[in-house]
Amino acid sequence: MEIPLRESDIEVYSAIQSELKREMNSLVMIASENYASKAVMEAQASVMTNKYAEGYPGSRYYGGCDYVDVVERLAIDRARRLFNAQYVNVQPHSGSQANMAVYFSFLEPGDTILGMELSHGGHLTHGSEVSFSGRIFRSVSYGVRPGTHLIDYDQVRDLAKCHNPRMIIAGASAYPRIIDFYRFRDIADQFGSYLMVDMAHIAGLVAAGLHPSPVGVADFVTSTTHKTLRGPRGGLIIAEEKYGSKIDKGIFPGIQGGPLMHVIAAKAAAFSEALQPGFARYQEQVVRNSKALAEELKELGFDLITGGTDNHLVLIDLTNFGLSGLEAEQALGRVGIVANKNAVPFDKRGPKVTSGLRLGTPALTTRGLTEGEMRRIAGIIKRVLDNPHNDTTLKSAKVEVADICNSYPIYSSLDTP
Ligand code: DSN
Repeated sequence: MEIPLRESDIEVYSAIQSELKREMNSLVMIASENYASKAVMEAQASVMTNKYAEGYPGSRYYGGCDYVDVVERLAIDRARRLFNAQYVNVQPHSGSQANMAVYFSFLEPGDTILGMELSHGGHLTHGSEVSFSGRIFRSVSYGVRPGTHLIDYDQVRDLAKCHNPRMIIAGASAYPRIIDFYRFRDIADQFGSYLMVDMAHIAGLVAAGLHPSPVGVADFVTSTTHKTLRGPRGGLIIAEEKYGSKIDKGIFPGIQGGPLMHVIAAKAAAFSEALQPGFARYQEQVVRNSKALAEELKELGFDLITGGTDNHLVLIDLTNFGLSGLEAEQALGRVGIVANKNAVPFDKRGPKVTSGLRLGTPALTTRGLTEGEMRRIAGIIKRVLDNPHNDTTLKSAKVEVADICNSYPIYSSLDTP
């Protein structure tokens, strides 16, 4: 029982050490990733992983739940304060499970849902045919306008009028602008639809008041806890109190069994961090960095979807650049910049190739990088994408990336859990 991992399982230990080095020695620009604090990881690596706790605090199907009750109550209470929410469920294992629980609690199979088209920046679970959401429900999708690439709210209204959806879903994975939740609310009210907002990407910005909050506007708000919110991987549901007992049952026993109490402990720790004044300052820097990155990329001649950003991410349109999203992702990967290919609206390439590159600033901002470094990184990106096979360019870019990583260390030792 007491043998450390490095002695009991060198293969797993080595993979974890290698991942730690990778995270320390590369520039993580995947918009949905971040670095959790050591405190959050300590909570997640705790004995709470041992405990079964089906049910909810004070009403479990197992004995011995005194202390897991403490952390779940702390997580709920802190999330309520963070988002000014009436009801919070912290048990969803992921954002997908949070969305699934809301759908299964308030919809019947075959009901119509109206969500954002995946290739226009939406999410798989908002009705894509390859996800449960598009297979169980009748899915209709809205998108962005061809010229501006901004959400086409008129189309949302027209589709709602035509299809009378039981639920409208707002929220996106690759949309760089503010989403007008009140317009969605108006449309939902006109057609008697529920409104669900999946704020996974922007939850940290919402908590800091840098994006209008969907809480109190939408019937249901779902989120992950690990993106801009900077907690452990997991999900969250917020709603009015009146929906609480249905959602509780929707999660357990509806779609999940035992909650991951070690993850819930880590969520509680992360929410406490997010309630500190420094968290709002961090989020402000995330947005400042994203804007600086966008401005410099534009200066360097890149086309950006919507022409810029209001939030934590930038979507480069490579349609006229001469490289696919996949080629761009691979070229940057060779110098230690980790980003992901992403469809752009009306993309002619398939999802495994794409014509876009999504870049985010949450993880770099956690490392302490500011606007100057964003402009420097934009320059490196430009040089690499202009010369993706030139060894001299790649070599010097790699040295620059290493220099930035060394100047802004993340996690001070390899002993991190
Ligand atoms: N896959 C996540 C993202 O990268 O945006 C969303 O769940």
